[in-house]
Amino acid sequence: MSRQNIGPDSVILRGFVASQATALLDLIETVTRQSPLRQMTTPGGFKMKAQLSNCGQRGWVTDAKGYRYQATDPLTEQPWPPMPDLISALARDAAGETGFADFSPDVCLINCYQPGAGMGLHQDKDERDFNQPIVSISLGVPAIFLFGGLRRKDKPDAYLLEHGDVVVWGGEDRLRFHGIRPLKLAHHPDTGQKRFNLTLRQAD
Ligand code: MD3
Ligand code: FE
Repeated sequence: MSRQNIGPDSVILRGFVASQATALLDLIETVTRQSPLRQMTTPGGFKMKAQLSNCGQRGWVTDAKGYRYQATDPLTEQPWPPMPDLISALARDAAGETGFADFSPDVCLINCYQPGAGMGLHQDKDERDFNQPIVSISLGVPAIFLFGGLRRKDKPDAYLLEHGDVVVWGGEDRLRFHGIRPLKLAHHPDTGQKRFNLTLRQAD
């Protein structure tokens, strides 16, 4: 495991979940059998390129009415699958490593990127308490993460996120613009052409 500071309050923990990666992919499989990955539509009417699902007490959704967290999956009209203990424990440990004690995520967003899929620069502002950090886990094909500033026009820095990497963002970096470059065609033995990202948040 190696550590790279990418902002005053943000750290990449490279390989932090490398030894749990296959267990995490099995859990993603279990969750997405119950709440399938799907492309959602933004309030502006665009279809997101990444497919997504959630587990935990609530899930992040977007549709014509806006962005929000909600307790039921709009596709199944059932509660989201529970958050597996391994995922919440790893997120808590990663946050603890970075100086954020007592992080207890209630939401795990699962993003799935196919070749060519990316995520444009945006801020995460749908959570109640911006003092809580965000933890993300990357699995499968590598992607370039773009880390901008507090204004959309600030030029982003680019970091490669690979299978088993974890990033913790908090404090003064919490509202920085960020995105994912369109995924390059590549192959990973555990995921094929796909990249999965688990984003853990305390939304409530
Ligand atoms: C940086 N996901 O779901 S990691 C998202 O890899 C999202 O799927 C990307 O951005 C992905 O919203 C990036 C997660 C992430 C989340 C929140 C952040 C990075 C962040 C907040 C501030 C800075
Ligand atoms: Fe985001």
